[in-house]
Amino acid sequence: MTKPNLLSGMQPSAGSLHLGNYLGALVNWANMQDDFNAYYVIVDLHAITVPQDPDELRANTRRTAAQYLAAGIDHEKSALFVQSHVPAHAELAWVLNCITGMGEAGRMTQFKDKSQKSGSDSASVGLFTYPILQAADILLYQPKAVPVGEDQRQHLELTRDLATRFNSRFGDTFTIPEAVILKETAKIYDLQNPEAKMSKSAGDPKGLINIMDDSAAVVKKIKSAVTDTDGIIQFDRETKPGISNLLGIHSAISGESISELEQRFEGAGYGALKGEVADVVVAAIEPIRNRTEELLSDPAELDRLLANGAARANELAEQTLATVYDRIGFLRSTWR
Ligand code: ATP
Ligand code: LTN
Repeated sequence: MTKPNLLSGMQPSAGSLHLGNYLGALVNWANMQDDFNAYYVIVDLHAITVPQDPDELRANTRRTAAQYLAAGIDHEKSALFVQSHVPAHAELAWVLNCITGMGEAGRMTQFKDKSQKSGSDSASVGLFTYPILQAADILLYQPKAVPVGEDQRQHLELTRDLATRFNSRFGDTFTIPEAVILKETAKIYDLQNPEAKMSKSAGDPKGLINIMDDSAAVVKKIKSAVTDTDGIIQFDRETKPGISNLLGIHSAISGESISELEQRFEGAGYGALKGEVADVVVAAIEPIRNRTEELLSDPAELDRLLANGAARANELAEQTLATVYDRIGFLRSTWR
């Protein structure tokens, strides 16, 4: 039996993934590769919707790819590729732009948030059509499943609306994809501000654990995580966000349940919990960091893996795009 398709994407917008990206998204993506024919795309076209330094963007694209491979994306099982290497993404996005209403695009909350940060007048038109490019990323691969975080729910709804609209105007072309929303329990919070999610754009780097941080830095950040003063090791997001976050991180990596951890740490001090969380985190990310460095030391081999991924992706993307072009009435090109 053929496996259903799956697609997900991530921006190459930092030099290192953080623990939230790893535990919240990547572990899941690695687990889903056996049951799905998976496509994982590093979305550089999306990254330039906000200003990027060209050399940094190139370096971050390789670094993102290396970290995904190091953390368990298997290039033989799944197609890992760079968005700008597959021309159909930009091409389908144009077609979808033309069936999206201005009002519909204007309701996207991510655009509202991000454009407010930069001031609406200086926000790019690319940022405005970002969700439509995302819809193109998805629809080209006819996926049944799209694993994303809660923040992407609205973009997935738009994708489904556009697919349904295209299908009813031009005939069945796209699979209607389902969002697989990763559970709230997989959410990791900032160590210094445990009410906010861990995020690369957060203010204080001490609250952020990067996969590429060296072990001493990781231990230091965990040991100085904000907790509370009642001295009880118990999970309660409302009243004990710091301790709950540490328990959540431990459990996500070790697989030990929160209640088992609560029992085992009953009567122990916060120092003991932090020490063990630090050990568990270091043991999980050290091999990933080492493997990432190894992959980065041979950029030609890394580029070759990405080229293979792009060739695989391109095959399906071109097929879908050709059907779309036919259906909307473009004269068939005889050279492509
Ligand atoms: P930013 O810091 O700019 O908000 P980000 O760190 O949230 O970005 P994204 O590139 O938006 O990272 O997200 C990549 C993936 O990681 C998404 O699937 C997202 O849901 C997941 N993710 C991001 N932060 C966390 C977190 N703190 N806990 C769990 N999952 C997360
Ligand atoms: N917008 C997403 C990244 C993204 C994506 C996609 C995710 C771009 N294209 C297609 C899933 C499917 C983000 O910011 N996490």
